[in-house]
Amino acid sequence: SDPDLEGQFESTIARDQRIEPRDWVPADYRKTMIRMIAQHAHSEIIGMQPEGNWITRAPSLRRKAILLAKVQDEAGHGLYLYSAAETLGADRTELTENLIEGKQKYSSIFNYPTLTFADVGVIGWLVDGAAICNQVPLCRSSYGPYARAMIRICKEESFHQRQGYELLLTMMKGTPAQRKMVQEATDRWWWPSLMMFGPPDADSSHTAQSMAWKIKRHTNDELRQRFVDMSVPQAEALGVTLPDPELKWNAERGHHDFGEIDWSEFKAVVSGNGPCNAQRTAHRKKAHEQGAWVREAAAAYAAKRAGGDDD
Ligand code: FAQ
Repeated sequence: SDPDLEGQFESTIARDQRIEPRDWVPADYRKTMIRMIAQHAHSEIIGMQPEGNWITRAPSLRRKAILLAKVQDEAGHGLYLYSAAETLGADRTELTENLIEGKQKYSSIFNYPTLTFADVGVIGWLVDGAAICNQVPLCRSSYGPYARAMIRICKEESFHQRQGYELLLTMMKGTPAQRKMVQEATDRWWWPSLMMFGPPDADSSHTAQSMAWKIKRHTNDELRQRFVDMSVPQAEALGVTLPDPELKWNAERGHHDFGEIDWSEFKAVVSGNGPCNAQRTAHRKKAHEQGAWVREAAAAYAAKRAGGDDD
């Protein structure tokens, strides 16, 4: 390794400037960034499935149009992030293969089923809410293309969060059956949403190094606490109960205390044994195979253009 290049890298980080695609980076920085961006891209793409499940059954044209737009945004985020990974030398085809062969992770949250239309609202409120909480600080991440991608993605996530909350407010003004549906969806999604922030700091293998490289700006537990504090007044305004008897304000800490997360469930879901892991991956694999003709046609067209044909 070249001490000059390493010095330049370290001083860019120390001055809070961005690392750009042509800059020299340590091999582990590249590896970490590719892992994190790829996992994030895969999450967006797999994350289209739970809500996509409801597009054909949305209760009104308005709800269908909103949901279509949201799921389409997620595809956009995924493609945007795969492009960011390419700036680090990753190959997009390989990344997709890693996903469908189960070699690369995606967020645990997308391995839970969406049982009622209230789940669409709760995903917007809690899952997008957690995503924003985690991703706003990533707009200051040290890797330029990722940090810039996060700015646009966060703006769209805020719209997603609001559409979910608005959907829930509407349902809460409806019938007792609708209110019950919202409460049940909240009960099912609350704990998995807390797991989105990753393992506790003490068990997080990457946090220390990623904080030192300013890839991450806060630890998993810090962001999880921020999300809990943010969600409590939102649940009150909505009129639902968060399913945690230990959840209460701690004036001394200036934060809410909350109950222990079931980390054995988290481990099971992350290692492929969640309620929908097999289904999600199989669906993505099938879509990839069925899209082969599109990739072939696009490649044939590009080759023809490169050959100088003018049609
Ligand atoms: N699920 O050492 P750490 C969305 C893995 S939002 C699965 O703490 P790190 C929007 C981790 O990769 C969701 N795996 O790791 C949307 C590592 O694995 P490895 C996506 C998890 O990276 C909403 C190991 O455990 N957001 O898609 C999870 O420092 C609605 C050790 O963990 C992002 O990806 C988990 N929950 O911190 C779309 C944000 N947590 O490879 C559609 C960017 C951890 O060493 C609908 N990523 N692991 O075996 C991050 O901020 C970080 O990567 C963390 C994890 C915080 C997720």
